[in-house]
Amino acid sequence: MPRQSPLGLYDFEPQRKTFRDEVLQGLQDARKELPSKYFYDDVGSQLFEQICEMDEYYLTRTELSIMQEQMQEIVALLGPHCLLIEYGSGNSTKIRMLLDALQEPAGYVPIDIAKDQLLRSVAALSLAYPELEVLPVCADYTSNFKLPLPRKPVGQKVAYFPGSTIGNFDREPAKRFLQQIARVCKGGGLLIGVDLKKDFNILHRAYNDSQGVTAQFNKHLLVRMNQELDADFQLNQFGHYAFYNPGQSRIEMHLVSLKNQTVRIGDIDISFKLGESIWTESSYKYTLEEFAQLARSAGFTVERVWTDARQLFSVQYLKVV
Ligand code: AVJ
Repeated sequence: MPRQSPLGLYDFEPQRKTFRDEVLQGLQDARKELPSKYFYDDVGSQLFEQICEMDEYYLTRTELSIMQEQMQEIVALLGPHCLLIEYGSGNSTKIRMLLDALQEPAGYVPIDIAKDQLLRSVAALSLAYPELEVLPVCADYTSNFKLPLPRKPVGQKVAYFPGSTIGNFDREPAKRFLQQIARVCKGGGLLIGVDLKKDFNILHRAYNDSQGVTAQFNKHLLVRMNQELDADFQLNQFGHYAFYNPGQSRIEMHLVSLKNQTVRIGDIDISFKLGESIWTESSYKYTLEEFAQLARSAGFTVERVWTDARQLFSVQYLKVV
């Protein structure tokens, strides 16, 4: 049962206990790894927003311009009175473009793991769209939470999953997650942002920005462990390392130990060899054909694909079969 709070939040308390458990599990493995969802606490979400504004990070800018250019067609596909369900709503800026254009949406369900940011953006959104019924859900959106329904009748349920966050998932989990969306949005569809394969130099720059914001974002996981789990990571003894792995079609982001060292997390010791890494994120890149295949395997058909002139990024509308 979710906990109901005054602002109408459906709180599934996604971060209760699990950060500590997942950290200890991830760092005691032979291959050290941390789930990338833990980047997004308040500070981490702000760092991510900073990344989105950088020149090298072409993704956000390109996605927004595709959306802007194709909005008429998008609105026609989503139809009147749709229930918009956003997976990982963040600061909800992209959704405003949709809300401004859609015909009387039945409601908006933002789902996010970062509760404070979620509540802040819901408060702002409710002011800007007083007619809109907003039903915020605080949850790990890959978990099986119950979808709240608005009072108004719903045309079709449409999931919105922008930013190429689908790139964070390995193939099998990506398929399972898309299947879950297909179940939630029966009869409806999914509007999704998917980053495309391209010259690896462009990818490399996007994940190794000259101002070091991505490095700071990556190291924020160390800061969180220090603050929340009584750990003693020295931030200057780990390096940000992000590269494109062409065989696996993904950017891999790591934190690499710059010396042999032992770190304490609470009362547990974790030792690192010089050059040993913590794998903190994968960001898969697709060709249009590869993504269509994934979508089909999860119970969707690709109804429409829009890209920018340089084919850097795609926005796609998938229909539940
Ligand atoms: C929000 C997951 C899409 O993978 O590009 C940005 C996160 N990581 N820079 C991405 C991220 C490093 C981003 N996603």
